[in-house]
Amino acid sequence: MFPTSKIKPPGNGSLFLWMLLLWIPVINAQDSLLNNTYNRPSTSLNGIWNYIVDPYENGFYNYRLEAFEDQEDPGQNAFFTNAKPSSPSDLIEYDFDLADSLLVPGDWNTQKEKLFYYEGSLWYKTSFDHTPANLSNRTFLYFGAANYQADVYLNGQKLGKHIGGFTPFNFEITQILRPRDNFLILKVDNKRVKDGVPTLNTDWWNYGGLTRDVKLIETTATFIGDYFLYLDAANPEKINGYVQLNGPELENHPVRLQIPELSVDTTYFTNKMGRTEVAFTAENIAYWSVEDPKRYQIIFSSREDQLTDQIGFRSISTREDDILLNGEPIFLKGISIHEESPARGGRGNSMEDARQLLSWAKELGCNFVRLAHYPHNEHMVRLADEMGMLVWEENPVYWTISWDNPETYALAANQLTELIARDKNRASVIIWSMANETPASEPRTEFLSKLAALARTKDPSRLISAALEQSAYRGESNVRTIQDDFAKVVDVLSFNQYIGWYDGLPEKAQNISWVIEHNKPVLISEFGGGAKQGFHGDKNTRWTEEYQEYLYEETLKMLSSIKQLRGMSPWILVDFRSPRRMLPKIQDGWNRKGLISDEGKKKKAFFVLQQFYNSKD
Ligand code: GCB
Repeated sequence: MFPTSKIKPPGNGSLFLWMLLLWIPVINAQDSLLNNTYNRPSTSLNGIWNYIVDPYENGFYNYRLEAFEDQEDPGQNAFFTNAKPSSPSDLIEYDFDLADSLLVPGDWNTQKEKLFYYEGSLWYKTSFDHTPANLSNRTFLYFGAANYQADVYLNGQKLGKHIGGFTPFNFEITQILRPRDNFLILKVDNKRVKDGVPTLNTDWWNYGGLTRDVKLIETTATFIGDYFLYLDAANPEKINGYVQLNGPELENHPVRLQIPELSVDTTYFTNKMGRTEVAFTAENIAYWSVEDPKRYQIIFSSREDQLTDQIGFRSISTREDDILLNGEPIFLKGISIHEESPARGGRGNSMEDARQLLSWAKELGCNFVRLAHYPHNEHMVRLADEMGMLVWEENPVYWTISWDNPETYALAANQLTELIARDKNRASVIIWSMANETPASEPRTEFLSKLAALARTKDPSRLISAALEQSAYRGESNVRTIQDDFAKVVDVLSFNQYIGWYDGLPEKAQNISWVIEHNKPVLISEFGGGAKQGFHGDKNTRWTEEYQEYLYEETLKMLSSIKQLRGMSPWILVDFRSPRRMLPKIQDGWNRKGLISDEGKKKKAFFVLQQFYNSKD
């Protein structure tokens, strides 16, 4: 299914070992063998790394375009060997240690002017010493994300390859690690690919590189690899889930689960796969909510390992047109957000970035954010959990994906699986979104339906949606509807609409009515228009703050007539970079639909939405 990479046979000629090592598959979501890296002992590898730009992939292929890593002897010019001349007559045409450097984590585009538009391969290198705290411990190398494809080598050996720019992955390095002078080398390639997820065409900046934290994680030999705890949909006093061990001592292994505040203290015994189902009842659970985002301290202990987490319990469901949080109807007062750093520009990745974005959303009166159009960093959902902000998370299936290609499906399924693996214990996350604005067709609906079924198997505790498109109702252009077979699959019927921007002027909204023939809650996942902060004029003059303000006023009136309306996430909180947006003096490479400028200044429409949300309680 996936391309694979090969590793050179070891010198000792052990055929069996070599056969085992021969196929290093692309890293698939391993159903998170190493969940909750937040609370595990770790050593950060963040910092200054050397890099080499390699548009021709000269460090990866020989001059016959054969991958060095596939050769019996890769030779010194394979960058992952980090070769150094052993005499002045040696010919080696690269040197990481003399090369320029980049900060990790961070996209390369906004760190170096010459890399601003770069799309291609770039090699990273760092060195580190590491002695595990205990001889029997295992060590993993963890990457929060690398956009888009990463080939990873430690001490000259290939660890594997990961595809997908927004989800975490890891490799066990216990056998390769040495106490001193480890060299870690990666090729990260952000070339857009037609059959990729996302595909060639998007409306955001294709930031390349190691955009999230890199760390070493140490575990005991057998450790608590993964777990899931969630409130039973039918019984609000019951918590379900599982614990999965990783390591040699899988069978009949005691795993103790403690939630001191709920007086829960139960020991489970794993099956031979190292897994145990968890189910228990607890009285007086304080449910996680927007007003009181209660999280409980959870302690898992196995023979050697102990792992803690902070988990909230809540239910989310729908009943006819309503969305119910803990059984009570809720209106989702939302805003869409791209993952860009308000402070620095470029890809956001820190807790400070998350705090600024979510604080603005709070100030706007939101109880809900749509994290568009790909999985954001883990700080966002951890902080949303703490702040009581509901979250929509999205798989980067955007616009024109190759619906017929099974490998493309596998890439989409893998990213969705990795996202669910990372965030399934976050109470704030209530919706998994399968896709954005995908053109309805049979293969597309089949593709998305398979993804939805996958999400439902992995996680019975959340709602499924996708940002769909609207169309004219029975040919009447002033009457709008949703005609899309995928609407039957989703729990929440979400769609984007741009009446007043791509579709007439703001006043057009006055003449539009809606016929929605689904008995489901409706969420307007996008509406909006562009405005350059500080540019003022007539309300029908494009790009003025007055135009955007008027568009919000008219749109909010129009949407309020939709009987099933239960939420919205207008487009968008902050202006964001996009190479599709090049109008000089106005856009200059930025999508200007933000309610806040890239310099952090609020536009007039911010206050229109704020007033609407504040009046909604
Ligand atoms: C959309 C897309 C979003 C774009 C936005 C726009 O419908 O979903 O990714 O950025 O429109 O600004 O045109």
